Amino acid sequence: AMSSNLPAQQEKVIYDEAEVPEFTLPDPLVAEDGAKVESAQVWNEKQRPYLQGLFESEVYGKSPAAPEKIEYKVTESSDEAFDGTARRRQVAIQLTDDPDGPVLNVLLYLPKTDKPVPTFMTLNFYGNASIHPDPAIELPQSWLRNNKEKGVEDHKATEKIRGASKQRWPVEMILEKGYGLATAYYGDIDPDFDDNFQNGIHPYFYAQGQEKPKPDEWGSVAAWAWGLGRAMDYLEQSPEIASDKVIVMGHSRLGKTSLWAGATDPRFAAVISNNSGCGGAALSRRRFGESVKRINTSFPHWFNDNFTQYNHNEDACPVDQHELIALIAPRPCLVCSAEGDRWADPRGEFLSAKYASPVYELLGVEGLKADDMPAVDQPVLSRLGYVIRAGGHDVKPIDWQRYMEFADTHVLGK
Ligand code: GTR
Repeated sequence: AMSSNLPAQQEKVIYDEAEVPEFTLPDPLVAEDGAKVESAQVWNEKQRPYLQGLFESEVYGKSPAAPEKIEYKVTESSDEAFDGTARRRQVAIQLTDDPDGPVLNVLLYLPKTDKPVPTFMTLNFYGNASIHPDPAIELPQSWLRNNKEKGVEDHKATEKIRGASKQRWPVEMILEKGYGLATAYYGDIDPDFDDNFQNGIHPYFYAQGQEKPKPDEWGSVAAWAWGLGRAMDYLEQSPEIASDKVIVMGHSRLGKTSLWAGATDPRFAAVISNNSGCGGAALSRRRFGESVKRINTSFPHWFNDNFTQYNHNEDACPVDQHELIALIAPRPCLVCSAEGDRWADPRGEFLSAKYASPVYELLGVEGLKADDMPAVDQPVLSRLGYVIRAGGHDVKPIDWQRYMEFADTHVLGK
């Protein structure tokens, strides 16, 4: 069935372990020439760049360098947010060297303290105003996916967008625990639909005469991750932020994005992926739930064009997703699944962490402290961690509690 010529959407989805094909994973600690990688030095100087290069050329695509200079404008600022308990900052970051080019609007909430604040950096799906009803948050100006219930009409935000996703963003709880929250709308970087890369950030980097990214150049996931890097450029120079304690977290397609951002930008101190699935934490070779063919068919713009070679041909791909997590080593990384989110293959996400673990150990830190998949709601919060929550594809306050427990230990050293 797996080699059928049926359109991807009509093919049977594997939801049964017995139907998962047999496969052999590439060993992250075996070099291109077959030699075993036995030291941190060889990993850092040779193997890590080699694997990152493979993910660039075969999966996400290569992104351009950052603009030469960080340019931004603080568009709003208050030390009286949430009845005077918090600070709010809104910052428009110029994404290119062109002052008339695209901007990324970052919303920051910080607890009131004189010390630099450890901060979660998390892209959002419906604009900054969707995360909290705070009327001071600027409405998103970029293209949005229509959603009447959330308050998006004709691809524009209405007042109804305010707080429309607040269940996923327990901002006050995050601040109470001493963390800041930085967020930005992913569509400011590249609107999430397939238009052959005519809108969004990509055209600003085309060579003369170029009309779309080359087969090994950045797709949308890589662009969103690159945008996280531009937010980091800003956070790095803000005295209010503990920029060595920025944790990049993302859900679903933005979980894939947070993993790629963490893998490519070592300034992120820790990485959390929530329900990231195919092209995120889940092993592609398992083909469980969403497959490479399926994702490349539904979302042709997320990955680079080379990745389509691996539709129903995952074994030919020189990397699998455990090696993406290995690129984050030795930094803390927490992989989060949900029991009901079988589309994202919880077991495949666990196995990725497990098979990335030897790289953490080679680098002299703790890997995943579980040989077998833990039970639901029994988090394994080791430096390379894994948790499967009851419930479905979502972000819940209990998830944030676990992120903060994880960060308390591995980022703050509490
Ligand atoms: C689904 C997609 C998943 C995941 C999800 C999301 O449609 O198949 O890979 O990214 O969307 O982002 O919510």
